[in-house]
Order: sequence, then C-alpha cells, then structure tokens
Amino acid sequence: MSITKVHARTVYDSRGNPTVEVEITTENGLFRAIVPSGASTGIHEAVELRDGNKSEWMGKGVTKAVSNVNSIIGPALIKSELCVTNQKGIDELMISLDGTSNKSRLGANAILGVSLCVARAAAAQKGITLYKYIAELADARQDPFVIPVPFFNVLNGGAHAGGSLAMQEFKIAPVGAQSFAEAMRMGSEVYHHLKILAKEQYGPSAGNVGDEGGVAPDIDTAEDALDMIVEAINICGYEGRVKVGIDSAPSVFYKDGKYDLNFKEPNSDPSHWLSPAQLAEYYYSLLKKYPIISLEDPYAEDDWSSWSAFLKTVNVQIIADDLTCTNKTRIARAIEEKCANTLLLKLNQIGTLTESIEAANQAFDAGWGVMISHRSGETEDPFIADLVVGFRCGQIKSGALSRSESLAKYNELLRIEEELGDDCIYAGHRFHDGNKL
Ligand code: 2PG
Ligand code: MG
Repeated sequence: MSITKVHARTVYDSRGNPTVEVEITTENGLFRAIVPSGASTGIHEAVELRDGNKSEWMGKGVTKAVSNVNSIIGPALIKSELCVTNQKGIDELMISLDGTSNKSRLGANAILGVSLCVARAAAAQKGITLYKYIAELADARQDPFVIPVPFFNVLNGGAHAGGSLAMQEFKIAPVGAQSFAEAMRMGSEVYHHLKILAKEQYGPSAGNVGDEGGVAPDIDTAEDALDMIVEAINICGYEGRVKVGIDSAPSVFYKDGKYDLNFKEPNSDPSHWLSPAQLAEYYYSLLKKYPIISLEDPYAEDDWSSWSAFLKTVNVQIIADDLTCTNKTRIARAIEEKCANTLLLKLNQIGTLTESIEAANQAFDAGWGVMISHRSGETEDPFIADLVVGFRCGQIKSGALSRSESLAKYNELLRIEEELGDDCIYAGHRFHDGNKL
C-alpha cells in the first residue's frame, strides 16, 4: 500500500520547544509520529535542523524541517510509489534525497518523523502490533517477547537541572520485580519516598523536578544523591531488588583533557579538575559503596582511550551514548577498541528506523547489550515502548515516574505486557542479555 499524503507541522516538546510532527495517510488511515530532542546532545549525532532565527522561538524553530517534509520528502515518497512495508527502501530514499553523511540538508528531525510514521502505517497494513512489526523488521525472536527493565531517572543533575550536581542522571532499576507491572509499582514507591527524603533533607523546593521528571535538589556530589536513593530503596524494603544506574554525561564537563565536577560554578578551580585516572578512582569508590549495576558515558564523547582503559577494570554494564551516537562507524570503533559493553540507542541520533535496527544488530552481534532511550525533550509519542519490545533489548530509560511524556512510554509497556500475557517474560536480572533470553 503506498502513501497518498504526507503532512508535517510544528508541535511542542516537553521543554516547550518546537518539534516536528509528521502524518502519513494510506488507504488504511492516518498515522502520526513526533520527534524528540536532546539537551546533552553528542556532537556526532545526526543534525537536528533548527531555523536559527533568534527572533522566533529563540532560534529553535523547525519550520525548515517541516517544510522539507511537506515540499521535498512527501512529494518524492508519493511519486516513488514505494509500499509502506518497504521500510528500508523508504529510509534509503530519504537518505539519498538528503545526500549528506549527517542528514544536515533535510534534517534528521524531518527524516525520522517520516520513518516512524511509515512503520506505523506498515504495521496497520499487516494488521499486527507495532512491536511485532518491528521484531519482523529487525529479524528478532518473538517467542517469547521480552519486556524490559525500566531504568527510572529519579534524580536529575547536569544539563537537565539547576543546582550544582555535575552528573546528569541517577536511575533506579527494579531488576528483582517479577513483571513490568510490579517494576512500575516498586519504582513509584521508591520515587515518592525519595521525594519525601529530598524535601526533608534539602527543603521544600528540593522536590521540584528536572527535565526528565526526577527530583532536583541542590546537592553537590554523587554521594549525596546515591545516599538518598539507597535510603529510599531501603525504606521500601527493596534492598537487592532495586539497583542503581548513573549517566554521568561528562561531555559537558570535559575541559582540557580533564573532568570538572564543579562545571556549573563559573570560577571553577582547574586544580580540582580530575584526570581520567582520578575519575576512574572516583567511579571505583562509588561502585564499591553503592548497588550500581550500570554506568552510562563514564567518559567524554571523544576520550576513547579512557573508555577502553576503564572497561578493562570493571564488571558492570558500561553504556556508550555520546561516544557512539547510534552511528555505525562510531559503534564499530567502540567495539574494536573495547570501549563499552552496551549501546544506548536513540532514534533521533541517527534519524531512521532502518539505521537504528542496523545499530542494534551491530551491538548484539558484538555481544553487547542495548538500552533503548528517550530524549530529555520528549513528547507524548510512545514509539520507543514498541521499539524496545520489538528489538528484545531487555532495558529502557524514559525518565522518572512523573510527567506524561515519560509515562506515555511506561504506560504503553504496561499495556503490551498485559496484552502478551504468557507470551512474554520480564527481563529482570538478565536485562543486559534481553536478546538472548
Ligand atoms: C542522555 C539523554 C537522555 P539528552 O544523555 O542519555 O536521558 O539526555 O536527551 O539530553 O541527550
Ligand atoms: Mg546519556
């Protein structure tokens, strides 16, 4: 079934910034997708096309990307008469229409919106759910489906919050739950106890939330954050069943080959900046003291040698986000140089579903795990819930248990788990090996 109409418009993301929504019409109906946007974006990501006109939307308008869908991509797709079930053909057509290596002409935000709509239209044509269709596209086993462990980002710092905390995300993972539904209950209880503790220890405003819905108290160190999180876990009686993850997102505090944990302070003293080896020592101390099972972006996006030196010395999950940017050349290098053991997969870092499938399979083939991720500027579109089940990844992060842009994904996973019943298993402690379960 080919496409009869393509239409894009400007809508708004969870930070109130403009973003691209695309609608595609086929004989089966109208299908829609909205594109998310990062704040701590890696410099090697595909280009999110912004107008740059400071007098409108502070330069963040997406009218060029919207018009690229309406006047270039849409007409070309309709003319091509490609069937919506030909995801690869359609994605390749858009990549060649763009003609650049980083999608800077048409914009990854324009291309991704269309790519995701096409998948929804194809699933409808086949009369199957989106996650099942994605599993077919990715050539993933479906028997049983794997429901991921949610890594809830319950405490926000770095570029996602005010306050002086340098590290960006402190996540809780209910690996000891029996089901996704139970993981949600456990996560919700810990999150609410954490909020109470934050207010008690740092005053009423400490319960205010950051960009990803986690509490954002004005604390200085990772230890302050982790002490409070562990206390909340223990109050709920979930010691051993709820573990912890961190995304340092240090590309924003990497300066002159060193790491400045005081980067929000304008007059930060360079003599306190940490060398890569000192930062490693700091991570070891955290790993020793807290129930950490996952460290994302321990080092900056181009500090390759520090990544590989560090990986040799730890046995937790090490996730590459800014390092790899869901880009196959960078993933290949990270695999070759043994920099990490898990890929963070973000659709808009690369800009098409086809390339995202290739990235996931590239990681799996190397024995890596894959975590599916939202962006800190999100929308009500729950696409990644279907994506994580279709890809059989075993783990997802979509922010905290607050704000509907985050809950849209978690709630969709609750529905999927219920719908699948005995035909799915919760990844639990085996979250890293979802594709092998
Ligand atoms: C990250 C993400 C998502 P952003 O660093 O992993 O949590 O943040 O979308 O701002 O890049
Ligand atoms: Mg990250």
